[in-house]
Amino acid sequence: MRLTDEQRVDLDRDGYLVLPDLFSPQEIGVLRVSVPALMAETCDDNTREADGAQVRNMLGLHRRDPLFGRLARHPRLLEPALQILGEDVYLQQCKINAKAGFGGGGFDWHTDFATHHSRDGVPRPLALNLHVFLDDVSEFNGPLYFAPGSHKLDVRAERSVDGEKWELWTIPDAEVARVIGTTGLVSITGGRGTGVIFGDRLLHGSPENISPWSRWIYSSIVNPVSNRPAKLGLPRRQHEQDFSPLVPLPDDCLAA
Ligand SMILES: O=C(O)CCC(=O)C(=O)O
Repeated sequence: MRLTDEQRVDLDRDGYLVLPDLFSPQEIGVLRVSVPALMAETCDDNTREADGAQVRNMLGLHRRDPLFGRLARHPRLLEPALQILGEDVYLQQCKINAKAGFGGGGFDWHTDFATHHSRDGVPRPLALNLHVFLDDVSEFNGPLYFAPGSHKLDVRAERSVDGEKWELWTIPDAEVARVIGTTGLVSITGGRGTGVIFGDRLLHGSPENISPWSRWIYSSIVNPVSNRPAKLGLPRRQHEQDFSPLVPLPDDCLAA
């Protein structure tokens, strides 16, 4: 699948692109069937909310379930990424951010590159975040908030740690206020099967989910093979260590 020239212009201007109906209800149904069993696993790849109850992230999904391994190489995600970057990519992360109803926590304001660079030693802000909505995402169940065009601004990040003591680089409140005072904000909503592409320098975050509805979003991060991290031996759940190029599968690979 190739993006149109108009979509490329939108992505360059805004730093993100929303692709409604990228996956069919049948394909999303197949993917959703695997989620409860993955979520029930007690392992380092499942991180939990601060209260230790709900699963927050399910990481390393391509290693844990062949179906998600295929989704990571799905041509409707991978071909646009290869088109945008113009070079081979490896899979940096493959996860679901599972914001449970009545308790899924928010994500502090950040740009992915601040953490990829300062924590992992990734040289350049080229990685792409590829999302697929496994739930309907509305203004009520904790959608992502994007600051459109912020990828073209200098945004100052600071080191912090999350509830699991993971090192993260987040954006101080005054800096967020300064940037979104210029860019404004959008919330990224859509039905199951919506795809989203966004770049490493986009300012984003998301609120807590106080609705009754879960908000499962699949997310893979792909990064050019030439841009692999300078730091060696990072934990896989933080940054996958297989730097071999991803090759797109056939379009019907989720049905196979
Ligand atoms: O899932 C979310 O709400 C935020 C995810 C995010 O910020 C990220 O994957 O970088």
